Amino acid sequence: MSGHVLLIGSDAADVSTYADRLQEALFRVTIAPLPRPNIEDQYDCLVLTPSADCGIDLVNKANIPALAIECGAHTPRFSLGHIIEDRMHVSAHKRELVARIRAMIRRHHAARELKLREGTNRALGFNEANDAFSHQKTCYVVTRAQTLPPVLQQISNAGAPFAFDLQTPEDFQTTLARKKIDAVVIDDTDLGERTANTLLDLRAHPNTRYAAILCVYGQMHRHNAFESLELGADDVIVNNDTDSDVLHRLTLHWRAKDTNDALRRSNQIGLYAAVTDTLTGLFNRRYAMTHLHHLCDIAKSKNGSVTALMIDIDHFKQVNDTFGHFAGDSVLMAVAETLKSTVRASDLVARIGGEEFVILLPDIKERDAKRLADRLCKSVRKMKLDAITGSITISIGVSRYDPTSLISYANSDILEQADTALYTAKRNGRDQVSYYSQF
Ligand code: GH3
Ligand code: MG
Ligand code: MG
Repeated sequence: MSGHVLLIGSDAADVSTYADRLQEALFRVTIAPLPRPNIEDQYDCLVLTPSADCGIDLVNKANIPALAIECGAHTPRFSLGHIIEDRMHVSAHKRELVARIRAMIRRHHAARELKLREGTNRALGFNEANDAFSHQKTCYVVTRAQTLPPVLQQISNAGAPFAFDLQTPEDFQTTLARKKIDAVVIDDTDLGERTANTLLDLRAHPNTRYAAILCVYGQMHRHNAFESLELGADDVIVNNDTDSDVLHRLTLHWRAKDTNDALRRSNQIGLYAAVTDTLTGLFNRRYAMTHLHHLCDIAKSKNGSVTALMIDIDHFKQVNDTFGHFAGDSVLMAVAETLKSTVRASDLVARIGGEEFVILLPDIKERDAKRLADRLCKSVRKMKLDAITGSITISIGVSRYDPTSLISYANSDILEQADTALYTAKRNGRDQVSYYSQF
């Protein structure tokens, strides 16, 4: 991943050293003494070099993430917050700068992508409650020390948005095996050389793969921080960081984790939208066909069966013609609801065409399938609908795939056979069930 960095500073030699570093890491770099207003669309992030001499408000106007490189260890010029998202010391390893910029750009791309997807998902009717930061979060601190690292003690008082849970590496293995973890702080001041392996383990484990992971370093070992960032830590905290900086970093990465979780859920929504029908909420033809093949494969390997019910609303054109298309739509929704509520949760109901539905029933006895089909006809006939007068009826064609019986059909034929049976039901007067000849 690369990006376009606006490098700000007034010392030409200083700035060009940073520019070389970033270009080496394949970033596109533009150098300027000051950020200009309205640059949001041009750059992915701002980097303020130690010689940057600009007003905070100017940076703020740019409204893009900014990283400040600082000289003073104890009195940073910029505090972390809305304006400066990340800060590093001028003496940090040069790879730390690259790791931090990459992470910052990744976070912002994720946040932007999520905003876009939320808009699309809302338009599709999928709204998700946003409960981020509505309750105190548990952050596991992995250390053998008896107390929290000093830098966390300061913010562990009541009212803090994080509750810290101190665990030895062994105890944490047990916790990890049990549940998904949101945030972990690895205490490098205690674990030392084990930090790298712990980090790698956490990034590989399914319960911490997406967690916010931070490492606490002592001032002495601060220069090793880049290794942790490259091994998958989201950030490093140094033991003399201020309360507000530590809180900022924890909150930042927790939010980034929430954003990534939401993006993953949004992928699920996208997949869901691709296989469902917007009017009835049922699965669509595409999903039903894939599911049918899957069920037939299972039936074949486990000596089971698959029964298919092809369902078509009778004289539906007349419903539209008499009561209007909207009334027709409400009939489709009501029929879908009735079909869904009559079958078991493990049975699949799909709308595969305008007023055509299919139900796939794994491992149902022939007698039970017949009873169910009759019950479906009856339930639809008895539906009370506001949008129309008179009753709605359906016709059903049934076929069965049973690899153990003497008559075994190719699974791709099962819907065709159900359709043939449906045609018979229509011809015989509608509002009835018909079975494919060898059923
Ligand atoms: P049959 O008993 O033989 O099935 O007759 P039918 O009138 O139900 O069948 P036909 O195939 O002639 O008409 C189906 C109608 O379904 C025509 C079409 O306008 C209507 N239709 C298809 N999709 C929708 C939809 O999403 N909403 C509404 N309201 N009508 C739809
Ligand atoms: Mg039809
Ligand atoms: Mg019809």
